[in-house]
Amino acid sequence: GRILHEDGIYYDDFPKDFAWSSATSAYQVEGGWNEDGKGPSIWDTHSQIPGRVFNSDNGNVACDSYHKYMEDVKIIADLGTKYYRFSIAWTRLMPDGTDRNINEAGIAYYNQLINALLDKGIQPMITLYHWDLPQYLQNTYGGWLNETVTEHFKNYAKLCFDRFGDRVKFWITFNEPWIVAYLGYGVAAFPPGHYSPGIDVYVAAHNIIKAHAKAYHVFPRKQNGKVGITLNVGWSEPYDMYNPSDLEASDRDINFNLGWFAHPIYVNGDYPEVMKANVAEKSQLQGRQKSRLPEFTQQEKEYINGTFDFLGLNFYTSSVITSDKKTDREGSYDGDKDIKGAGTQDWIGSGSSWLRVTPFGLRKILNWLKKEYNNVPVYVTENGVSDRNGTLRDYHRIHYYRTYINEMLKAVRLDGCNVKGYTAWSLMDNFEWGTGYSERFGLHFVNFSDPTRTRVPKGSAYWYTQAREYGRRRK
Ligand code: GBH
Repeated sequence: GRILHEDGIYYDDFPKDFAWSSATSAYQVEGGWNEDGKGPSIWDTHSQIPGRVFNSDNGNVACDSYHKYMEDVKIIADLGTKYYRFSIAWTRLMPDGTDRNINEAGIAYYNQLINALLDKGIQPMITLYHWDLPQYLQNTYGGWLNETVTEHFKNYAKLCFDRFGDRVKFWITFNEPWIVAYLGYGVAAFPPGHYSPGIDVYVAAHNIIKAHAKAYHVFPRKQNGKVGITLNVGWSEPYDMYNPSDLEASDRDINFNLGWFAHPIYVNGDYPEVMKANVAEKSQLQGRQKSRLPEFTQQEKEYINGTFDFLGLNFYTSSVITSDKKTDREGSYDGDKDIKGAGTQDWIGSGSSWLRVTPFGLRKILNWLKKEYNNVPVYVTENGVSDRNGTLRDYHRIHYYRTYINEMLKAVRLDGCNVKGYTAWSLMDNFEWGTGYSERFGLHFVNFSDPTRTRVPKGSAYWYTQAREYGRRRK
């Protein structure tokens, strides 16, 4: 009855201080890719190469938020949410990723954005790393394969805390390290495109976890802010819920995807047991002396364990999976999981091949996190859906948001999950990585062939505001 209603979200049935937000990331919206002293990142380089991105699109201009940030602040204020999540381009502050050269023009840009948000009563949620590694660190060290880069990341994080931390109280170290490691070093579809599906995919993740911990430890506690990491995961639905091996496969899949990063940080400084066991066993069968999964020293475990104030969750979709013993000769992250896909039911699709509408999965994954990580405070830092036509009458997006948010509400009110906030991806249509401008996730429409890049609210933007207003008025 009261909590679950088809027509709106009962905003005031969420906790009073529930943090409603919307999000973007630097490379996806800023443009200004070489302005005012900014250095190149691996995404700048990647997307200049014709054919790497769909339609050879790139983020050189994107939504032009580097110049139009005041318009962004206005549409965020119109949404009425009290938070906004964006990321800092490391190369704007440190053009080559090191502290040899601090670019004050880049710092000034983020100061203006932060101050304009605060003027309107909007709290910034800042991501330090949303995939745009300084190209110099890639060239010089081989990117995340080299532990030296974790020191540079620490220095970058410290610079951000020192310069912005007086006003910014919510920090995300990494956005979706799974994507960085798996798509950058496993599949190699994303930069740096280093193909090593069974070895370096694990090395990259290993160093990112260390880099996260360093940033956490360098945070000045007297600033009274929160620091966490944002992990992406789908819900892995067991093909046959009465088959114990499918239930185990579901659990194993989530551990390989999210637990890979979460278990060290939120449980005990080390990888999930099932991951250690699987990779070790397969490595041995493949005739190796050592597991392909790197090990943390005892000291490192203690250093990594507990480096969080919250868990950020990016959740979009689900898949159906079953158990499948893999026996590949070389060894790969995919093979190490011992699972395979088992269809997609008749779940409704979207503008993205990988994204199907599965609201129930959000409630299930929130319960999984509650159980595994001692009911850690969770912020949903991304959730949303794409289309390809960018229609303003986006009833499908309203349906998506309504159903997912209501499942989240069930997790909060009926299941006792400790969810503190929710973030819509995205504030506006933007550069959708490998698929360029062809997939649109925005609450606002952006015309990418119009030099003014005017932002136009879609139906979902009005809905996101009004559904919450409706709840407030209900009393
Ligand atoms: C998030 O990633 C990102 O944080 C955000 O920047 C992005 O815009 C948003 O979601 C929407 O995608 O083409 O088959 O190789 C979510 C994870 C990463 C899933 C890219 C799809 C490409 C799959 N997404 N991935 S594929």
